[in-house]
Amino acid sequence: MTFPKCGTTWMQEIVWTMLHNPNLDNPKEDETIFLRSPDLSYDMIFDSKSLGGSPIKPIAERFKEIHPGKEMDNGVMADILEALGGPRVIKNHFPFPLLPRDILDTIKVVYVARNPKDMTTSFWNFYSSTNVHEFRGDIDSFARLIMNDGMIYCPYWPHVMAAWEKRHHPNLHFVFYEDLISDIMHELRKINEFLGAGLSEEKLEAIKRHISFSSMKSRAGTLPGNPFKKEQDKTVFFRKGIVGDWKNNFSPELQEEMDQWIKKNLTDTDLNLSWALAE
Ligand code: PPS
Repeated sequence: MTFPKCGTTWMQEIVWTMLHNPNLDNPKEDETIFLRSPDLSYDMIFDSKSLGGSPIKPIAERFKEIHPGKEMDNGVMADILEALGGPRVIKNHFPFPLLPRDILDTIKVVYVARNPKDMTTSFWNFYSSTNVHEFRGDIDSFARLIMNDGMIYCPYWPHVMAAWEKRHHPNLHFVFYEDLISDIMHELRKINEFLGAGLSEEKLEAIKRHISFSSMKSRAGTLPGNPFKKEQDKTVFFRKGIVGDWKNNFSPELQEEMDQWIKKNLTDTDLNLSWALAE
């Protein structure tokens, strides 16, 4: 569970690998992540008309396998998730208030949060460079849409805070993208424990290499039917994978505006994001 561009795909690969590919020998490992870990929120954003009347190819094909002849107009993801072998690894951008209230009684949730400035940078780049979204404005106008709750999946703060408030629940694991970057082994150990995967240190080391940015990026290049590629050689899901790229993209005015937005929204909360502000 994440707000978009906060490390969803990375965490999907980590969790799927721990649960379904601990020896790195599962022949499905090169199958698109869209099928190994389907997106619960997919049907909401992918109106089939914007994709030429059909969901993306691998998803449409899987749906046809499960339900030959059935129309896709009412969405496809619930059926695809239903047919998935367990333990199911489900991607989801919906916040807790839009999900069943008792969800943590029955499933484990990993929530990934990220510096909202890097999220905005990543989101803007993504929306500006895909066939599907084709955002045409500059980063300032995109950031203002986020800050004014005008972008999909907004409002941002209630999304993060709903998870942050539940962070002590035994079925919720809350992690920052920045912590994954700064000490991935430490975070992999915690996720291993949270999932009850019982993997040895040696296996975690191998998984660490498998889920590195360069490794995931090189495998993504071979995935079939990726609708997000504008150009064949551009894999927009794996752009830079670093902390602090906002500094290369934000004007001083936008930095100040976002810092104020962060401070204002965290007043009277116990979430401290002082590390996310400009020095
Ligand atoms: S989405 O579309 O919401 O599911 O996107 P999401 O996967 O959440 O976020 C994409 C950003 O995550 C980066 N990424 C990684 N960083 C480090 N290591 C690994 N393995 C990794 N995989 C994906 C990806 O590059 C996007 O961030 P930016 O800043 O754009 O590079």
